[in-house]
Amino acid sequence: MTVNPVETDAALEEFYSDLSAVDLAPLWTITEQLLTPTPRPRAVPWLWSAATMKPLARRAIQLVPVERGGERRVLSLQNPGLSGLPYAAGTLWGALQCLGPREVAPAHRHSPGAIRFVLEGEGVFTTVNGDACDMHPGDLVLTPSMNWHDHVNAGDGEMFWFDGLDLPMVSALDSIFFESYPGPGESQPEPAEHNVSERVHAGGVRYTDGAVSDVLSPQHSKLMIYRWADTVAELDRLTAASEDPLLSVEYTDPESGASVMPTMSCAAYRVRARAHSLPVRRTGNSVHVVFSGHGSSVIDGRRFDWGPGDMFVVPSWSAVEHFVDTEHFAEGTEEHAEVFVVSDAPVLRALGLYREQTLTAPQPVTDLFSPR
Ligand code: GTQ
Ligand code: FE2
Repeated sequence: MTVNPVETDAALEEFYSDLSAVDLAPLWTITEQLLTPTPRPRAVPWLWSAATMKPLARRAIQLVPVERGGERRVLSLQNPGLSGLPYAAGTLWGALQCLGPREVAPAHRHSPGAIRFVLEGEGVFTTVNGDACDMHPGDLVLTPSMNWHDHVNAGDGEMFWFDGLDLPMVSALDSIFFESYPGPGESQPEPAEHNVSERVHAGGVRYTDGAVSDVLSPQHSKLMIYRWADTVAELDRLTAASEDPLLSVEYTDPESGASVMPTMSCAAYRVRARAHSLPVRRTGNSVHVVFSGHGSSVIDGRRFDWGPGDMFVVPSWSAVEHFVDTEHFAEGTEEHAEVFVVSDAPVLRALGLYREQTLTAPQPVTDLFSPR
């Protein structure tokens, strides 16, 4: 077959514009953008330091009351790769929330599920469907999809915690619902007994070794609070049992052994002092929240240095390794580091999309991330 190239070009251009005019797209011109050999998340590896966030959160406490409508005093992690979307990564919301003395964040419920990891302060309880859960540093609190929740600071100090939500996933599925609590007060009535879920459900297996449970459940955990002391006991047990540079436990639903939420997995890991983990790639995004210690992570060749209260994002299929070495130790000390992490792994598992690859050697470090 012979064609006149000049005529073909003009004809093709006209053809493409005719397609576009009736809302059709030719796949062959976009195949390589759509079907990439490996995931190309728009979110970039990024870090938000406590040094940057905390003064701004304190200014928010001074300037902005917590009220109906605004609902929460929350600074969301806005990944610079996502063109202004207020998301930490394509599938995950991450944020720093704070409450001043005696403040109440009003009760509401929504289809996105949330997890809270407490960073600093005392005195707040989050009431989850009538169960008041006392929050202390290092605790994980769940407010699953469509559970009523409010946060009450009954104390005289400020409190700061990390929020992780599956909001971007629920939004991508066009399934967002939101309701304000209909009661007369801003918050749910405070029950006489706090932490009921802990008394009733803390009996089963609440942690599993490694990063992601392969038990899947469409249900969320009925246990709403996981205490830091229990998490640390698990990390201590693993530290004693192996020489691995990185010890990791996933929080699990004590009834099923599944991840705490159908959409999100929560885990805590310890990086041993003077240890360096091998780089790993996983499908799915994760947000990491440093609880204690200092260390570094290399994400796709860029080094991120971190300390308590810092938050960083590892986008899907980025290679990540962690280390804690002499340069991280304060004078005369030798401290391991502990990090909380939330990911979308249960969704990837449920859909048969979960993949993991451990690389055999550390990545060459090409640059050092400097927080803005
Ligand atoms: O505390 O209920 O970071 O509804 C985003 C949405 C926190 C909350 C967030 C929320 C909340
Ligand atoms: Fe909420």
